[in-house]
Amino acid sequence: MEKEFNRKTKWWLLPLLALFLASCVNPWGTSAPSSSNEGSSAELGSSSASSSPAVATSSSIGVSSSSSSASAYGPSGFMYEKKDGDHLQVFALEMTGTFGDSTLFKYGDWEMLIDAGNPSSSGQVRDFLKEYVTDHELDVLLITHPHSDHFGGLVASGNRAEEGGVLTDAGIDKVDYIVDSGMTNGSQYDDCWIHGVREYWIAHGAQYCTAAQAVKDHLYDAVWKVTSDVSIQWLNTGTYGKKQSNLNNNSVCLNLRAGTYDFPMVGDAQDIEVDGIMNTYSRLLHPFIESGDTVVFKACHHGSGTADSGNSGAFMNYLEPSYGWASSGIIANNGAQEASTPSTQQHPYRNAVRAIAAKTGDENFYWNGTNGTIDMSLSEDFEGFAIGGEGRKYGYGYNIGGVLVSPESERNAPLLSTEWATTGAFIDGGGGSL
Ligand SMILES: [Ca+2]
Ligand SMILES: [Zn+2]
Ligand SMILES: [Zn+2]
Repeated sequence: MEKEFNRKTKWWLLPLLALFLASCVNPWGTSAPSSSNEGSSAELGSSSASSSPAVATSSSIGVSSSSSSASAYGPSGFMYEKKDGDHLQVFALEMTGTFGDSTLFKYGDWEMLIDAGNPSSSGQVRDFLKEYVTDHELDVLLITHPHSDHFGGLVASGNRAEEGGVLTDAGIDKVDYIVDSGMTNGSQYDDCWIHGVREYWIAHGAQYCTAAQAVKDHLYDAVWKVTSDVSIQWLNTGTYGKKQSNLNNNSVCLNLRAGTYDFPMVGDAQDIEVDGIMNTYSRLLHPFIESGDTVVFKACHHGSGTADSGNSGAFMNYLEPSYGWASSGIIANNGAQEASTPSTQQHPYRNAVRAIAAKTGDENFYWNGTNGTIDMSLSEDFEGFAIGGEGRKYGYGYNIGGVLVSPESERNAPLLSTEWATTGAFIDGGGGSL
């Protein structure tokens, strides 16, 4: 497969290289599709875009090596050169507001931010990026889909979207790759993201592609290699570029693999996309998870348990997760949520958590609502895994019988052993879509 691809690549390389030399134009500089093209499949095959990997030595990115990346968009070689002591860290950032999702993957000085939570979470996203992106270069920025609890946190009280938003606030001066769903969703999203933060960083050198472009011609091997041990595989759910009635089903889905650990990240995917993944990537024929791997799974759509949720028994049988977490803020009215006052907007849902925990065990499922930011880390040899929380620091807490539950008491507690789960706020999802 790899050989076959390389041969094909080299066949393409000759005329494209000639074209490049003749025009003396840096193709990366012109390859970022303009915002008016998102979602359009017509421009996916444009020669300027597909010529990019053939001459990617002109890219400023990382270590140039032989063709180890299969995707036509993205890096041609390894994105990063490992240094002694580098090990994978994954942070599910504490969220405020309803729903909310933001995850930072960090391997040495390589970082990927997936989503940025609600507008109310922008402060903690900024502080977090400032603390962890110490080389001031964010390697990959992914906005999974156009809902404000995923992109809203990009803009804080500081720099406006047109000035790079919270990334600028966090001291970041370079973004290497930007990926999104290619969707539009009204002025709020378009102004903040498409014509705001995204446009700013593209103008400052970021290479942009949609999910449809990331998987184009590479259904089973749309892989961006970070190092020989760490990689991103973009998963084609069949919905990219095709607006779904619920934009959750336009979420960009990927698997981050580190050693023998897999982190499938599917945004707010619901049943349509999850079915697409299971139908396309048979565990037997076209696996993105090798058998024997350890799967660490972020629950679909904040741990929704509605009838159209992706957190189904079938998906759990497919993934066989060993660890799991859900991302959402604790919803608060008048300062603090009373745990005995359930809200249908409060995720995760009990039935979804039960379905996932049936695989992981109750002791291996976490929630950033009670834990605060969840820290996950692999040892340098990718053999050891640790998970725990930092304790709630932002937003509201929650009460039991009018008494605030201390963040410290539940800092490292699995969700099902928290007071939240055992005192009444934890409800089952019904039919319909929330
Ligand atoms: Ca970096
Ligand atoms: Zn969401
Ligand atoms: Zn959503």
